Amino acid sequence: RTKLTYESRANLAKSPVAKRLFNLMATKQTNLCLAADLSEADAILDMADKCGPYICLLKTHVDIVSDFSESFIVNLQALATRHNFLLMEDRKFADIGNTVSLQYGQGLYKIANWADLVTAHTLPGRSIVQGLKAALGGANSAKERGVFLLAEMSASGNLIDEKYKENSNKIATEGGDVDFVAGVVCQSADCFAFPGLIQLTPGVKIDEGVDKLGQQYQTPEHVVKERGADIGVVGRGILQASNVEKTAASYRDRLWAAYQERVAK
Ligand code: UP6
Repeated sequence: RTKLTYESRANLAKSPVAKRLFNLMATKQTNLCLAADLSEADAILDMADKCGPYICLLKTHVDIVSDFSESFIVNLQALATRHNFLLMEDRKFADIGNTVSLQYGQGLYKIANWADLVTAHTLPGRSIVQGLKAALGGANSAKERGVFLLAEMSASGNLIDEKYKENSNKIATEGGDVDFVAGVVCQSADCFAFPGLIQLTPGVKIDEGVDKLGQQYQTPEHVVKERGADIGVVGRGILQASNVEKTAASYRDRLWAAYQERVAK
């Protein structure tokens, strides 16, 4: 799968939103996702505007935004349209189907209304995918939505083992709900083989290393060429830079060059 181009993989994708994202990556020539982990709405919008030209995906954690409002979402969607990137709410759902259905569609954030993509743990089994799909009735039924399932984590000492990884792959690739699974959040290429899924890999920084709370970083080249990442997620590597635009451009260039080398081999 890692030798195939994003264009060719778009044709294999079962999820319409994965197809759209693969094509967006290929035409915009970027495989960078910005993790906009900031707690003020205006700061996120400013970051989205500055980094917009260089990213295929902007990842949020809406529950850390202290001044969340509907207008924040309207503005974020306008930036996504202007700069041509998709929105992912990294909610990491992990409950029974009925509860995740409510968490996805209801509450303050109404995630299903605006996020093209969300993330979910596979811990509850395949009912988590069914629960998410169940929230998509009514006004949201016509919208293209999808989930990335977590099969590995970048945190040191996390509890995921080989069996869990294998079973996560089965949920992502087998059964009647695979059209809703756009990809897998993981750290290595062996998590899944199906080329129609997108590998999203967080824990990316030009300076490798760790933070004080268990996060482990690898370089853009390493995650793409050695670990099979299709999209590299960068948060603090960009957010804390003195020149955000230049840094985002440089992450985009390095991730994209690594992808080009990978598929050329
Ligand atoms: N993230 C990880 N590791 C995982 C899954 N998700 O770091 O295994 C998410 C975090 C954060 C981003 O929730 O939003 O990716 C990484 O941010 P950073 O680059 O600032 O460490």
